[in-house]
This record gives sequence, structure tokens and C-alpha cells, in this order.
Amino acid sequence: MADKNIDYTLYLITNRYDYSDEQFLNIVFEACDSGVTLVQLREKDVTTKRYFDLAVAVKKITDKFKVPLIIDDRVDICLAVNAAGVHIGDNELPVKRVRQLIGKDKILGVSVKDVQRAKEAEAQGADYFGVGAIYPTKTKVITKHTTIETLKDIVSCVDIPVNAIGGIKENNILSLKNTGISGVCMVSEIMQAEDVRTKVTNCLKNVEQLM
Ligand code: TZP
Repeated sequence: MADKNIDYTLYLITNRYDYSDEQFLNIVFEACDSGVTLVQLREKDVTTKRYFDLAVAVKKITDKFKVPLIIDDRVDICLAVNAAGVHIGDNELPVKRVRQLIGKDKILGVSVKDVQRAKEAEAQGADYFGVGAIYPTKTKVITKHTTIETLKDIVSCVDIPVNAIGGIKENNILSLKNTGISGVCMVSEIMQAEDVRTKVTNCLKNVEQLM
């Protein structure tokens, strides 16, 4: 599947923590305004209506900055708000079926942790991969450590962009040099930053040094 001209450099994945909606949306706004290149709305344990309402609110912001919005897990929400794409993990619909549902023009991201799964998912229509957790993370409790060696192996055996995820911080981005990744995904480092604008600016500078 083609790249679709998406810039994967600094991919913000949201988490609402204990923020009010206003605080949450303000962080997304500041992150987009400071240069994140892609945003994923990631919600667990919310009603469909709540997910939809949040997606509409976030999309207003991402549209303003022309940043593509990806929806985690939910093909229906992606289609309902006309998001740029959807991201799926291990326990969701098969990659092939998701591709059929969203059509060829939407972006399909897949979480992978090994070469075999990456090859299969690429053949079934994935557009990009998130690979991790590369470093320990408190954001996703159920995740497996993925080594930098495996990350490199995946990058070298597929033709689509690969992003590193999991415990990626401003101060460890440069450890990903020479891995061949297209960018990094970050949750807590940006969502919990004291100063979101400075954090995004600094992270961008570091990721750009990898390319
Ligand atoms: N998938 C693998 S690790 C992870 C996800 C969604 C969470 C990454 O969060 P953080 O805060 O950037 O470590």
C-alpha cells in the first residue's frame, strides 16, 4: 500500500489522563500548533458516543493545522468523522478486513512486534507500523518489550514506514539513530509535558536528526 504522503516524524498519540476536555483539547491544539505531524485519538473504555464526540472535537483542531487524524481501534468512528485513517492492534479485526472496510484511500496503521506479523500485515494492506514498546512505559500496561534489533529487522524487511513507540522521550530519541524508522510515536512525553510547545519543538529537533 502506498505511503499517501503522510509525515510520520512526530506522531502524537493521545491519552486523556485526568484532564478536563478543555485541558485535553488545549494540549492537542498546542501540539499541532508546535509541529506534531500526525495525531492519533486513542480511547479505551468509553462509549461510542463519547468516542465520536471526542473525535469530532479533535478533528476540528487537526483540520485547522492540516494534521491527519488517525482513530485507534474503531473503524466506525474513523468513517463517521471522516478521519484520515485507523490504527489497529493485535486483538482487533484482521488487517485485510479493515482495509476492505475503510477503502484504499484511508491510512491503516498496525501495531507489530515481530518480522512475521509485519510481513503479513504489509501484504494485507497496512500503510505503516508502530513497533514497540521499545522502552518501558506506564501508558500501556499490557505490552511486550521490543528490542531495537527487532525494530531494525522489521524496518529492513518491509517497504512501508515504521515508527518506534513505547517510552520514547525527548532524551532517548537519539538512541534510535540508524534504525531506519520514519518517526516516533509519543504519548506521555507530550501529553504530560509541563510545556507542550517546548517539548514538541525539542522532540522534533531530535527526530529530525535521525532522518
Ligand atoms: N503501544 C505500545 S507502547 C504504547 C502503545 C500505545 C504506549 C506508549 O506510551 P508512552 O507514554 O509514549 O510510553
